[in-house]
Amino acid sequence: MSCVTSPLSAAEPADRPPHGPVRLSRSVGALVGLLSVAAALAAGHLVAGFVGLSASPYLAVGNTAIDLTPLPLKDFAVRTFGTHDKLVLLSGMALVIAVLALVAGVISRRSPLPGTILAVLLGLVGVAAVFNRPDTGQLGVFAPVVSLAVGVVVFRYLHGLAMRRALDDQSSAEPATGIGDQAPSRRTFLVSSAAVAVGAGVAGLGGQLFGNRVNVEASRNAVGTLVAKTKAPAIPAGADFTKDGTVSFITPGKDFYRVDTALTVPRILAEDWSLRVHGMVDRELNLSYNDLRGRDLVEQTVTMTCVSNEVGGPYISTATFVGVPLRDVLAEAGVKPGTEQLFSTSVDGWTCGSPVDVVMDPARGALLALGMNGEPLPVEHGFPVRIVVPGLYGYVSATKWVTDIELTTYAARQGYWIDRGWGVQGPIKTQSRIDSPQGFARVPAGKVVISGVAWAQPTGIAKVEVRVDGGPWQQALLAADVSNSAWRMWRTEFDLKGGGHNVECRATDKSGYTQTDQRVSVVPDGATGWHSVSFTVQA
Ligand SMILES: Nc1nc2c(c(=O)[nH]1)N[C@H]1C(S)=C(S)[C@@H](COP(=O)(O)O)O[C@H]1N2
Ligand SMILES: [Mo]
Repeated sequence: MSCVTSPLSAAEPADRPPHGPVRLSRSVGALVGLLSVAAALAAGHLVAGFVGLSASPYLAVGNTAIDLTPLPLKDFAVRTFGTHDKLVLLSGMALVIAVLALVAGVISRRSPLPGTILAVLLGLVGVAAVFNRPDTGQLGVFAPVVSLAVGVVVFRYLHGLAMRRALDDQSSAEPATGIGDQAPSRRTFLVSSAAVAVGAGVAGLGGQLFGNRVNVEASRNAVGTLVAKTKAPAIPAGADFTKDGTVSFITPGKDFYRVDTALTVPRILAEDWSLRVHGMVDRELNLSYNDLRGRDLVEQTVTMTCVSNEVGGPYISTATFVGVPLRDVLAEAGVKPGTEQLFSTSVDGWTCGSPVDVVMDPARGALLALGMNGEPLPVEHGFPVRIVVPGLYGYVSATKWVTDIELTTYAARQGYWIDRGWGVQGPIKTQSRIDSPQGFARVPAGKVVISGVAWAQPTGIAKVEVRVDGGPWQQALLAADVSNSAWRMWRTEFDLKGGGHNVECRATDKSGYTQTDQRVSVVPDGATGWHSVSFTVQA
């Protein structure tokens, strides 16, 4: 047979022994695995840049992980990492994927099959995640499919090059072959690897840039000033005790706490936004942004609170919101008898349910809010439109980027956090917090000022008491009363000797209820107990 005599086939026996069958070194295998996965993720991110970033397999897997995380773990993450929890999640995912990629590469040293299988499996995880996201369009599934294909193709391509290179190396160990370091296959492998690395970087970055091209800031700016017909009372100068260490009455935008499940903030233009009001109503409504802003706007100063706020915690902030009374919109739709729940959905699929009687209560003044502290809503706080209901924790009321309101019963629909073990009703509990002195502070001897905030939306605060080292309660001076739906600042003074001290506070609301000393954690419907702070007075 002719092939037997060809020089190529004559060399064939040398491909195998003396070192056994050809296989990649561990590091080359690992590199092939790592580069292929990087290429796959970057390709997916690039396509997602065009069809909507939430379709990026990496982000979709992250978002799915957030939705599937068991409650105790989520609690732990928020407690430990605070608002950095998402960065920690994304970094953790990168680490896990990198390890999987390394393993896939290393177990594919002889044959590309194990790595190919792993690439397909990882790709399918991405497809499943994107497929199950509520916030990806119909084209969204292209991103993970392209990602899967790129992952497999790049893996097989680089693996093939690396095998040829390994083959050359092995034969170059034989004295007669004369193939040195400059073997074309070695150079091809290195150049291809570098090209894949650079390509992945460019594709990933491109997807990110292109995905963020939606100019939501331009849309925000175009909104201009939102002028309220019914203004909130001006905030009097004596509404806080910032000189004595309390936070400011109105929370500056950059300090306003942020809690949501969104890995990337939804970017919706006001001109593209619409709200559907449907379910147990006489007339279904479809409202555009201009429909809302053309109405008589109302201002309300409201202290928002997160149910995850531990005693003494930071997840509470105050703003003056401007918007359309939710009650008016619902009256227009005509809420049918028997309706219990206002079930609202965000563009990213997050949902929550608020009691209809609370939302309809004219004394509460629930809002479809368009603006906050004199500006259109910041993107991370729900631009173009969010719901604000005084007196309810955010998880049962404060839907950001809201696009759908369904009037329904509690039996019919369950909001995002209700499925995850939180209470169906989420009225804000009467609470107070010591802002100064801070824990473990060292303060000068003499008169020590103790100050803080108290809240009981929508009832209002009547009294705050403070005691030191378990002594008698002393009534604190309350700052100006701005609104029952907002917090109230307080301050008092104690003459204290040098050494360690402990201070506690408790609030009484305008219904006469004094907050309990019983310590419970945030699950299922908000923490209770007195805040206490230990500090040292210098001798
Ligand atoms: N779309 C969306 N809206 C949401 C959430 C969310 O995860 N997604 N979180 C809610 C919770 S738990 C709270 S406490 C408030 C926080 O609002 P803020 O981030 O503007 O302070 O938003 C609510 N609205
Ligand atoms: Mo929350």
